[in-house]
Amino acid sequence: MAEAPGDRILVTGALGQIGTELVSTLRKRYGRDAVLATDIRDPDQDSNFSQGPFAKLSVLDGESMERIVVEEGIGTIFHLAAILSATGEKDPELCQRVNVGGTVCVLEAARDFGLRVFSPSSIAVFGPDSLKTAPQSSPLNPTTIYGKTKVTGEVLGMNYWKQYGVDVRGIRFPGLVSWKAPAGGGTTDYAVDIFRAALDDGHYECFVSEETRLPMMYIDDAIRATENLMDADKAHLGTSRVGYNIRGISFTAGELADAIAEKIPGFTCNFVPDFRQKVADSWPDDVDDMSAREDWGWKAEYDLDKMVDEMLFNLSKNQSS
Ligand code: NAD
Ligand code: AKB
Repeated sequence: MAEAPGDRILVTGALGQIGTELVSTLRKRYGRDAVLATDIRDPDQDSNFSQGPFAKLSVLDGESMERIVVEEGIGTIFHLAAILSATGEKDPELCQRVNVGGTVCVLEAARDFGLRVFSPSSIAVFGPDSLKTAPQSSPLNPTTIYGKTKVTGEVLGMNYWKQYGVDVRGIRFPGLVSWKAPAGGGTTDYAVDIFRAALDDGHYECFVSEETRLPMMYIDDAIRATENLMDADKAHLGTSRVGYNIRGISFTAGELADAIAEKIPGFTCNFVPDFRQKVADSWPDDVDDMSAREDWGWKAEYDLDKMVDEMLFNLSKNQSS
């Protein structure tokens, strides 16, 4: 393997739900200039992204990616650019092109320049034949196009590790709940949107049924898991290195609405399932994360109550400032 051109970090899809939080965490840890945020779109003028290095980059443009890697002295890529499940069901061709094509460009750059890669997977790799609590090792038969691209991403990552020694790591993130950036076209977005609606309107119309139970996680846990996995000793990572299950919280849409109503008296929610119900129904209720716990000591810190408190506190503070 070639020696990496430097030790700076490149984040693709940095303006999205995870990137918004990950870039500021990485900048706090390594310094503002050590982290180059990139995305296919421009950041808002008044966002945090205007205060650090940013480059416009499509993950499908492998030539520009490799030029940036060399010119900017990159050693690690956090590859977050993707099309999520709900958008993917509407535009399968785009989902396949960006998720598979973009991952190939990142892995090729990593192979050519000896880079480390974090490339997230998703609980969407599981399909309707999965157990309710999906084990780490189980058949991966997703029915959504997004889930299929995530399985392909894991297979590609494992191939580049085994064939070329590229240090690729990944986590099968559950649905993530956060307050800094809006969720980006996924099926689990209701668990984010409900909070803003509760504060703004006292009411939310939820696009999955009250009984829909999915694996979820508060963003702080997801960012900590990302850092922990990337910090882990290579020797401790087993066959799950490109797609570790990590458990956060498992709740139904109704339980989430009830937990919010306890904090915001008068809040109401009605449930009007749309096309995303079918996607949600194809995913497990929960995941088993024994491999992540054993290999790199994973443990979530947020339960439903703590997550609801954090979301309402931060969104209210944001609104009043
Ligand atoms: P997001 O949709 O919020 O952000 C994705 C970003 O990618 C956007 O800013 C978008 O502009 C950018 N993008 C789209 N096409 C691009 C292209 N061709 N080139 C460069 N950038 C492009 O997504 P997210 O929630 O931040 O997810 C990041 C990763 O984590 C994805 O791989 C996703 O599958 C995975 N993941 C997310 C969740 C979740 O709940 N957020 C759960 C499981 C897995
Ligand atoms: C989505 O709903 O598409 C994402 C995911 C679980 O991967 N949040």
